[in-house]
Amino acid sequence: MSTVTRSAGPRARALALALSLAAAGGAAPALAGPAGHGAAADIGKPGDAASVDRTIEIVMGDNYYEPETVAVAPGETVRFAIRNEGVFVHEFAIGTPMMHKGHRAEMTMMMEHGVLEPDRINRERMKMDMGGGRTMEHSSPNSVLVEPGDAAEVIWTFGAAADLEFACNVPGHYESGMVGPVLLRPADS
Ligand SMILES: [Cu+2]
Repeated sequence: MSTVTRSAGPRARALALALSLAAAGGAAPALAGPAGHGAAADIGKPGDAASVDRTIEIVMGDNYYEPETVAVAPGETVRFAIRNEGVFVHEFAIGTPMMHKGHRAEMTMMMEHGVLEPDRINRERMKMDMGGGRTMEHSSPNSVLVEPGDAAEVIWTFGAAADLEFACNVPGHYESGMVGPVLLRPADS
């Protein structure tokens, strides 16, 4: 288990802002579209429950996913039905390696502030005002945090091409292997 003891500061405010933006706008800015220059990553977008093509069941344990990979077609809308059978809180998040890296910094901050505990989500603290009405709500359509024994779902419509992974960004989990590739099939297969 990892113990994180960094002190809070400007990063706390930055995190609160990032999280409140995510909560207010639905998709976090980082998810809204192609990031960076040149090769644009088409990561897809939040899916509509009415247009789900397929359900993929995901079991989360300590610290792994079953299955270890998923394969999707461009444009496909997938409902991920996620169960946490471990004893720790786990996340199922879809994103590029860079997006996960950014989200891990946020999750580290959530743990430092006691919003995220190893085996539970402190929902009281999550609602705590971090200043200016900002909170540490974990709210983004590409990600869900699941307590032990609970289930949740993420519905996602995949894009044409992106280096996507599903991953758990609870501190220490990604590093211990809680990450798998989203394999994009060619559109005409
Ligand atoms: Cu995890």
